[in-house]
Amino acid sequence: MTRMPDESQGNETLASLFHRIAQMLEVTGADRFRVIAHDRAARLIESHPEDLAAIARKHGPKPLTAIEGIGPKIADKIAEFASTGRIAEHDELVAAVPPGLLELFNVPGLGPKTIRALWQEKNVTSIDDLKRIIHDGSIMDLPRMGAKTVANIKEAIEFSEHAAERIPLGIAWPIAEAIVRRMSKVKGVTQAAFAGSLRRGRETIGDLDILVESNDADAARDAFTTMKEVTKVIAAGEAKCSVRLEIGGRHVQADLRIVPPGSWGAALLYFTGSKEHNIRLRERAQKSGMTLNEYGLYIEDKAKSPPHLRGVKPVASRDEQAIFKALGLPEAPPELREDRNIDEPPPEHLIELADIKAELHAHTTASDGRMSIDELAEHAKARGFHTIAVTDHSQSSALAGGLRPDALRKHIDNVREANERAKGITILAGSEVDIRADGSLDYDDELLARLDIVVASPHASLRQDARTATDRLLRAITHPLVHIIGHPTGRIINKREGFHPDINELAAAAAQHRTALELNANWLRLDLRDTHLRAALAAGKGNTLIAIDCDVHHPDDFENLRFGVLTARRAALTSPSCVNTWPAKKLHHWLQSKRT
Ligand code: DGT
Ligand code: CA
Ligand code: CA
Ligand code: ZN
Repeated sequence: MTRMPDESQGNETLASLFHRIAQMLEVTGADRFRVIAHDRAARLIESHPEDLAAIARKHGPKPLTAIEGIGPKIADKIAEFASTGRIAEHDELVAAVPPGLLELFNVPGLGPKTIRALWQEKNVTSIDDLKRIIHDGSIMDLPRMGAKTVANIKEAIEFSEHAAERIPLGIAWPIAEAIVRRMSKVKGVTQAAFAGSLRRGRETIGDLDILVESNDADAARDAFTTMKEVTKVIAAGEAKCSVRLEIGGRHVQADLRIVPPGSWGAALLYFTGSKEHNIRLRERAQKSGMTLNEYGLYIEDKAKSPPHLRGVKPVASRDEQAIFKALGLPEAPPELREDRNIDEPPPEHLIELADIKAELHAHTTASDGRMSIDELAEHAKARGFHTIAVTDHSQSSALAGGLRPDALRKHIDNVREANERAKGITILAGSEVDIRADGSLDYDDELLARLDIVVASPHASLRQDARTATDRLLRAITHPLVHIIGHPTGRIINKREGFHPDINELAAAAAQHRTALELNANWLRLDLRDTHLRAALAAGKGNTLIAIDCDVHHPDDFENLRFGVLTARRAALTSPSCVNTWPAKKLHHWLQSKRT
């Protein structure tokens, strides 16, 4: 099962190995702390911007222990993987655990204790075995197994068999917005919002979490469970219900929580998560002699039952801000509520949607876009932008209608004429020029120098190993005529992994050469992704330039800007580091500085 180390695998293989070790330790009844350590390592590795196996191969396990959450034992295993392509502990566990047993972890709600009992006591080693003992009723022999639990397991198996992959941000967002709009009109509802990973702006979403404040829970529940997209009501309790929706052929689970007036802030805080963030807040509350739950922040009175059930008045509960304040903490925007230090204030000038004043990556009918130059400029102007760059594809992107050099020359003239006609916006003549497999550009320098702006992007040969890809991108970054590196890794969410370049090296070179790295706002790309962007900002030591662009092909594509900004906020990007926020004069001056 373990594959040989391969740079292009990045950290994903390694993370899934650790995740599987944690699961197997859990079913074999291993020590709880070992399970947690491996699970935590898996999450850290997956979100770490650098290729950890590559570091271990070069420098051994030692430097890995500098990463918070990676101890010497985990570091040794990463080094073991780096040199042998295997982790012996993993192989030993695989030999001890029936392979089908791990499938059971994909059934929502089925915990390791139950899985272990199913295995040890009923000899269940696969989902089929589990279905069989449900069917013949022998599952009821297990302790704490009632008819209701069995019905839930049955339901969950069905769901896991139809469960799709995580839903991209851009699909989930409008669905959630529509539900919130509908729920806010329901009788008794005083506030409605979506929470969970969607509110935090994660690139993919497991399920939707909708929150309403209402004194009429029945009305809210009825409205939610009878929405026309609902294909199944999974649970409908007093304060919580879950449904499955089908929208455009996609299956999505949505949870609704109904909270009484007064506890809105506490509930929103709790259900926005992340789990890690919640845990940190709760620990902080405890240290200050308080207790925090989804109903409010209360003075700890050591009573047995939770304070909200006893009518105790909370210290804070109405809004999130008041709770952060009462805890003595800076208010963290949802995008920064991941595994982050809660004492660290969010940066000043954290980027916002309204800061963006220019789109620097757009296609017209000259290549594969749907708008003429004038139409594109009109849409950009309507959004309050001072600058729009026309960057059609270059010749190698033949399928995307890339322009041959003469066609580009003609196109430049057309853009310049349109710019003469345009009022209130500057239209720049540019190109999205292919970075070829060897890092050379798709037009010669004489032609590139005529353009106001050059976005250089990789479009083909996207399976290159990390070193080759890094060198390829470095060549474009250091090219004196290039302003922006478009979608640097070429990944497509859920479809194509793209490169795993050495982001530190790229960012250091980009900062030095005043080349911006793009955060492509198309929700299928979001490239650079949040973790790469965070690493790039650190590596550029305050000089990193980022371009957040919609890669506009169609008027609707401008709407994707919010997803780019959400992703950027997750990396704590500030507006001065984003070229799209600069005033026209400053932006044009930077572009011009690469033309003299
Ligand atoms: P997802 O749906 O996988 O994309 O991720 P989330 O973050 O939306 O997770 P979800 O839907 O399971 O739960 C929504 C929020 O509720 C989560 O971010 C934090 C809170 N929450 C849920 N379960 C727990 C828990 O066991 N402990 C704590 N502290 N918080 C939880
Ligand atoms: Ca969720
Ligand atoms: Ca949920
Ligand atoms: Zn492109």
